[in-house]
Amino acid sequence: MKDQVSELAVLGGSPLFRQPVHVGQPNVVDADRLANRIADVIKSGHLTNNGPQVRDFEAEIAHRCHVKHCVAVCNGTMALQIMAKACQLTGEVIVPAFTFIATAHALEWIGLTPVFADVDAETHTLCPESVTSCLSEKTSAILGVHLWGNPCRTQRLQKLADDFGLQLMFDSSHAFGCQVGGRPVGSFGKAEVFSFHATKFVHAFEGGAIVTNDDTIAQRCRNYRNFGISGLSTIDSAGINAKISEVGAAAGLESMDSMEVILQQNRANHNQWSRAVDRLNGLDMISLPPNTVLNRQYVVATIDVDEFGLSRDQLLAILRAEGVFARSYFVPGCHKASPYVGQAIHRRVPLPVTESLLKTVIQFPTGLSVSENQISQTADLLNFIAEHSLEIGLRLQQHSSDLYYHPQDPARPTSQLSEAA
Ligand code: T4K
Repeated sequence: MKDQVSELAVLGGSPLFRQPVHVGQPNVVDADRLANRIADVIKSGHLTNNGPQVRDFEAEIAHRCHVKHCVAVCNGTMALQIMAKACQLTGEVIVPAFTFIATAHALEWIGLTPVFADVDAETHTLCPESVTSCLSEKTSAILGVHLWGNPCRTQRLQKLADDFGLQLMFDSSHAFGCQVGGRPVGSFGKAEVFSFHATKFVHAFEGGAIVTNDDTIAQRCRNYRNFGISGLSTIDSAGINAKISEVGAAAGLESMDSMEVILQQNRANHNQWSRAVDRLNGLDMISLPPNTVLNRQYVVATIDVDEFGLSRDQLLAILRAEGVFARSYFVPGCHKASPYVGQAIHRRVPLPVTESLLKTVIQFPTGLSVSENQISQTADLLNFIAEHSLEIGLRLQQHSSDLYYHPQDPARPTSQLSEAA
């Protein structure tokens, strides 16, 4: 542990962790079991094109989400695009400004216009009042995001959609396995989309899925996923190749079989982080919404600069230099990213909560690869940082141009590459 501020790695001291601790390292509970499953797929000779693994994967997801249909695809971004096309969206779609850029890009890529609404300060999900202010005669849908696995205010949003004759759908990339009011995420709105990227709670290396109770939408999704081909010699639509491989689906099934183990570890990590953060002034975990079951895939806190004495970016720099690869998802914010930045068509309401979160939100490492000991050492480090925040802040200002990065930090400047070697 550090005794003096000068021992901090960001100021040239040795990092706390030589091997960095990550946000989002893939969860694999039993690598041998996964390898066997993959070997079985390879031996079966059926590698892709809607084989038995994909069909089992879809059936399992539909069962867990209490819906009639699941269409598995190659990633969450493609799932969003196929869902939007299958729902025949036009013109403008209201999305939160505070989300991963894929939510907006997926729409933009197929000629729709994402319009950015603000989020709620508690859950970081779509704020219904802000959605109302974004409406125009071109709006065809609302696309909520269950950010961090926190379910959106589904009833309020559904009422809003019904009142204005809009379609409601959800980007549930973070929320597989989550529930609200005893109802699983995946069963709300017209359709929902999951991501099964390697960094997700349940993963298929890369993968995604659309879930819906609507027979027509499901049928269109299946058709679009496979070039629009509906029979040996029939083509129904301008589809695309969005198929997930048999190996991917097998990995997804293995991951779902391991969900309970991953959930237990996520809960233990989350509780340990909460205890550590609760001891500190100016750092607060975001609260867990009532009446929910959450997968705890993300450990999210916000920092109050005045109380803590350091900014979020200063804290990030300090932690990352020590090998705690915390993150600041989703900077810069969709509305400030290309091609949306400065375009009035995408931004027609103030986004005060989003703007504040972009400066204050921080995610701590979790998942199976993160140990109790690593969290406890980081908790001690956070205490040290909080106790010496004034001095650290001054030193960071004095050394602003020559701060040290962790040798494995992909963000380190090229000037420090030779030192790392
Ligand atoms: N909607 C929302 C709300 C989303 O969050 C996402 C994706 C989507 C839609 C689109 O779904 P996909 O099309 O991706 O299925 C990740 C993911 O690439 C992305 O899937 C995810 N959201 C987004 C929030 O984050 P990064 O920036 O975290 O990836 P990266 O490479 O920095 O990995 C995180 C850490 O994990 C690293 O420190 C290294 C470690 N890692 C990562 C991978 C992939 C490993 O150790 N092994 C690995 O294989 O993007």
